[in-house]
Amino acid sequence: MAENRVIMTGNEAIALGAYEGGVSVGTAYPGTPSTEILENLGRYPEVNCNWSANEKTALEEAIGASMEGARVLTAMKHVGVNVASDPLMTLSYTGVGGGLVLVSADDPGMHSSQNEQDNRHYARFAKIPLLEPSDSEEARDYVLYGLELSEKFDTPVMLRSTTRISHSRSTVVKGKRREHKVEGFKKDPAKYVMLPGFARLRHPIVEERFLALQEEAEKSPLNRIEKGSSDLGILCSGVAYQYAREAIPDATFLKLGFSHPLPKKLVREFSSMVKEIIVVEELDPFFEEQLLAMHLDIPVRGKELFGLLGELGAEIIREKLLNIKTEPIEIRQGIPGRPPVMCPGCSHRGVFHVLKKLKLNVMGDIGCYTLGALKPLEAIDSCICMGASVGTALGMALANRESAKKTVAVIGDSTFVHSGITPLLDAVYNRAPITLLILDNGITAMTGHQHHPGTGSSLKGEPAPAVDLEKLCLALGVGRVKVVDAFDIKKVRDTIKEELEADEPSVVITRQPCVFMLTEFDEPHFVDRENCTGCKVCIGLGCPALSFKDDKAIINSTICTACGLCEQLCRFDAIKPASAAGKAGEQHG
Ligand SMILES: Cc1ncc(C[n+]2csc(CCOP(=O)(O)OP(=O)(O)O)c2C)c(N)n1
Repeated sequence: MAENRVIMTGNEAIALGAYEGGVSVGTAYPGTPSTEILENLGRYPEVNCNWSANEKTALEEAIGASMEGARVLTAMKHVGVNVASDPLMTLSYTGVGGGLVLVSADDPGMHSSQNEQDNRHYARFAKIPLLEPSDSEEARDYVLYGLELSEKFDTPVMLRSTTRISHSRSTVVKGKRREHKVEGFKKDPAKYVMLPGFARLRHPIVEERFLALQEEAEKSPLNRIEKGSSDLGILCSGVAYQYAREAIPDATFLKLGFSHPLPKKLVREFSSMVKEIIVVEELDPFFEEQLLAMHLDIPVRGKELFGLLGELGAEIIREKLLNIKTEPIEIRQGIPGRPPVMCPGCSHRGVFHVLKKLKLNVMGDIGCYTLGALKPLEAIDSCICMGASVGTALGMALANRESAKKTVAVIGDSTFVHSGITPLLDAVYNRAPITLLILDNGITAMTGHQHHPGTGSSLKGEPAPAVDLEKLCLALGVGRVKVVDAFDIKKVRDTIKEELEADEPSVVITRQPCVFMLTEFDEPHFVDRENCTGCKVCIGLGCPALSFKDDKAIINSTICTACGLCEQLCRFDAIKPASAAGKAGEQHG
């Protein structure tokens, strides 16, 4: 047994659970903290995995695979479930064929997200079971349990992870794969064709299933009372269990792993064993409100102590419950702040320099390029959700056609494929003169270089058809589509100015690969100190390779990728390739 014990992250363990559970199809759209689930699942040859264009298509593909009888896992970050929520709500009615587990990886604390919504509400909203592992071993086990539960109760199952579970490592004892036979699609219109007449008949089934699931949760081994002192009862799930156990080890615990539907009888039994219940949960009072609605005989508290924001931790629980303050460990002492910046050689940088100089309203989107909102570029005026750049620019034009002359929408290639195509179609339909910049760096860079339908490669690294973005835009009815070199500042500027004047929708594709896709670079650039006037125009690019010393710019040649942007901006001929300046090999910075 011992040789099968390995240390793995929660995400690796979720993938392992899917593999061991006989999953043969995996779908996902990348998004932190969920991305590594599909990346790991894709390493098993038995599992057919590929990136989907977005989370809605990922879930729909999972539904189809399940209808065919396969066991299937689909994974997404919390906001991805918003995108997938349309099929999810009706999937609850149809139920499944093969077991279907949807992993929602939430991000309390917003380590890398635009909000910290609590996706436990989705399980309640869709009336489906919710599983919340507290470590990697449980993550694997709960996937196996979820696949069985899904088939037993004819329901999709949501497994909710959070950043700390997905990205922390703990031990897992590896098991064997149990093959699951794919039986083939069995026609059943009353189950799968959700016309009102059939859907009306499915709704009571959902409600009955909910009650049956509640009974199942009552006796599930995933929910357990851990007896300790009767003075204090702590109810918790997920990573909050780890924090609470560490902070107050001698309390009595109700640890919920199968946390929705709430096992109310078990909660009552728990309440009879303790004098007070403290609900330890991150974000919303999901359990607390349900407990309060049960009118238990003992006090129930939670959010009045811990609040609604961000992550918890053992030290917070200790402080709020026991009044024991932990002195913060100053790990940051002496370490300079490192705000996120675009990488040296990033193909997005020059475009934002131009947008800033043109003083445009920039409807932004989500990707590495969102960093264009920060100093020193400060050239993005909105960021809502993936794809919103195009729709918001269109909305502005609908409110005031003239605004389109000073507004652009900016979107990355992966985000355009995810959810930029349909609003562009709306722009064409409305004859709105918006200007859309597609910053095509050939990859989903922000989440760590995942492929998408435009990159020419599959998740498993095999060649795949690549959508031609120019032809796609033309096919959508955009009359003006131009492609420019993202590093050619003058061309980018002139093209944007020209397209802003056009009285119809236009698309400018700025193209250069993400710098991390390159393995070779031209020789680094160098600042000729005699010519440099210290005007700092180059510094305004925010390139980490450029800094300022003794009133002059200097270039760190170890990280300069020779993109040439700073050379183009320098009006004093002070920046050039090192050899042109006779300084080959010289290091700076
Ligand atoms: C609905 C949703 N799904 C996933 C994400 C995570 N995410 C943020 S940006 C992004 C894609 C970025 O790729 P691209 O648009 O090509 O820009 P790049 O980072 O390459 O510049 C992803 C997957 C998210 N924020 N929202």
